Amino acid sequence: MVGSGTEVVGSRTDVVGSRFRLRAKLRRTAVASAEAVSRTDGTRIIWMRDAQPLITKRLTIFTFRVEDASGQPANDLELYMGMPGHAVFVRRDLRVFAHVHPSGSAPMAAIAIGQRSLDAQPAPMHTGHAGMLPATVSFPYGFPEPGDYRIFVQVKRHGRVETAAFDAPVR
Ligand SMILES: [Cu+2]
Repeated sequence: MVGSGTEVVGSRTDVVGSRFRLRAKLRRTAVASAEAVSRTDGTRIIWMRDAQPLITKRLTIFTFRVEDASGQPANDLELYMGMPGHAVFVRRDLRVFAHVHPSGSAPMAAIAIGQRSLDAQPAPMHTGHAGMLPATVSFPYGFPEPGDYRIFVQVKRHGRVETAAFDAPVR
């Protein structure tokens, strides 16, 4: 399931302030295991995972590809709160929680520079933003303890925030 909105993976304060809504989202039993599709515009967020089981205490790169409704890599991702994407890794009992941003300092620096030069030009903002960001986002994370986790991924496309949720059992 994919919704839109900032209630889960927004700023730190949003997350702290929305424990109840997060709890509600965690109670829902079935979410995607590998692919989530937006109800609003067909945006697809695909977890590019291999067949290996998830285990604790190993740093893993979690990569998600964003596709448009026609299955093409999304070429209109935008920075959302200064980042190409946000991820929350949360165990379903809420006792493990991490808010993670994409890795890679060099690409981030390049994006920041690109963004500054865009900001210096007043128009055309919308076409200027398109194609700035790659269609994949990667997050480094290591699960500290086993359990049933849910991963929330948030990206922004042409002004709309897309949220995807994935179940992740960890041994
Ligand atoms: Cu974030």
